[in-house]
Amino acid sequence: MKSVLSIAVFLVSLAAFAHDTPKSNSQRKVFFTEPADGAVVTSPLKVKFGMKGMKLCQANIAPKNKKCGHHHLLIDKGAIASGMPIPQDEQHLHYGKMQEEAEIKLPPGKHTLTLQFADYAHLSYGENLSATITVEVKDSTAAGAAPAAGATGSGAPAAPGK
Ligand SMILES: [Cu+2]
Repeated sequence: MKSVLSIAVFLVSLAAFAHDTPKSNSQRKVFFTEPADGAVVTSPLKVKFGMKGMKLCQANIAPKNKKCGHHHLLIDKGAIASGMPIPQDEQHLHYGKMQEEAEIKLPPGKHTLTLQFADYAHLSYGENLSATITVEVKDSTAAGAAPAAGATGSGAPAAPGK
């Protein structure tokens, strides 16, 4: 009886110890600071990139700091698996000059924007270093061009001459 109890105590303390492992990657992340998720916007729109626990470095130059990279904006595409190269096309925009914001054009309607961080060689850091929001782009043709002013006609000719 006594030994059963002490084994139980031992197991409990072991479990507590096992839980104590630190080492979480939750300190590293990327996120949109603008626009907000679900925002209704007009095109072109400004997009701002935020980041924590990583550093920016230029594309195509092997860095000393391995925890660096550059932002990518994926339009209507999901995050890219860790270690996979990020395509270069109009739905995968690279910001290899360490840009922290961009202005993009989008057609009207709902769109998904994914911010994906990747290393200098454009290899993805995976879903943990990505963020996805949706935006709704309003049709901007409703800008109401004011009609040309003045149907004044009459063009009074010739000052009364002398
Ligand atoms: Cu890239």
